[in-house]
Amino acid sequence: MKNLATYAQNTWCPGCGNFSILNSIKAVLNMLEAEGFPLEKVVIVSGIGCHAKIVDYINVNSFYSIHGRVVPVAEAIKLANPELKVIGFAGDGDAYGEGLEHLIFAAKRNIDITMIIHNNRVYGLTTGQYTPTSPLGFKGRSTPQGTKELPINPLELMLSSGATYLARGTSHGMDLLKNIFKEAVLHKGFSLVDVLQTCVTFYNMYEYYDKRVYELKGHDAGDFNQALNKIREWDYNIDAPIALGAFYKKDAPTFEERSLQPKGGPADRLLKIKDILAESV
Ligand SMILES: Cc1ncc(C[n+]2csc(CCOP(=O)(O)OP(=O)(O)O)c2C)c(N)n1
Ligand code: SF4
Ligand SMILES: [Mg+2]
Repeated sequence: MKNLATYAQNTWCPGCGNFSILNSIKAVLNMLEAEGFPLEKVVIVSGIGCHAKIVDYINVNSFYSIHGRVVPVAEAIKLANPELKVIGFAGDGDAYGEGLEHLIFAAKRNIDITMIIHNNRVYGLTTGQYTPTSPLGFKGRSTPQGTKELPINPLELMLSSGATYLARGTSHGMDLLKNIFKEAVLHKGFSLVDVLQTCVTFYNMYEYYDKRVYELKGHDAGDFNQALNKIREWDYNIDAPIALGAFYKKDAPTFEERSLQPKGGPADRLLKIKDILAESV
């Protein structure tokens, strides 16, 4: 296995759930390469937050974007060169707060990108404010008396928006993470994996998750209603079992298939990009 390490020093807190995401995606990139997909054709994109540093730690093409804008950057890269595999990494604040509208429209379009959400249910980098997935009553830096609002269920929102691959994992289960990351990356269309990533410093949920998680078995991921029921079983606030695995998989035309059919293929596209660049100088 290629290490894919970079020169960057890792500054995540010891025990942070981001390490599992990092090691799982590295394993998946290695698997892709072993199966003949060149890593030169992979681009990873991140927002801003603790999660975002992941692009500094993996030696493939990357774009470190800004808070809430992972999705439009990933979409633009995919549209400019549909041969690339584009994988976005976003925080829950980043994806489900500031960048939520982008996520909904990417799902609606079924654009062929993968989003991996480091859902620690807190703003980690800015030291502990609540996010759209923090539970009711969450006490953090900006809510010392506890939040007064219910969390959203992002997978339910994504399902109703048109996403064609939806899964959930935790940072305490790397085998599952590797499987669902691989499925998501190979899926044709918009895929999203919500990772219950524990932030040991500002919201340590390891014990809570370990007691409640179970892997989906006998679940028909092709059935929208089954997916919806399983996604609703735990709504980020209630004390219920938490299903892990792929909830929904659907084969549907992608945005690129519907709209982008360059007549001359990659060579023609390169010429067009050169023209655009020449015009802009
Ligand atoms: C447009 C914009 N708004 C706010 C910020 C400040 N900011 C930086 S990171 C962050 C929160 C990050 O939380 P999350 O996306 O959940 O990532 P985590 O640190 O938990 O991985 C915020 C609010 C910013 N950098 N840019
Ligand atoms: S603050 Fe939380 S999310 Fe950020 S590196 Fe530390 S443990 Fe991880
Ligand atoms: Mg977060």
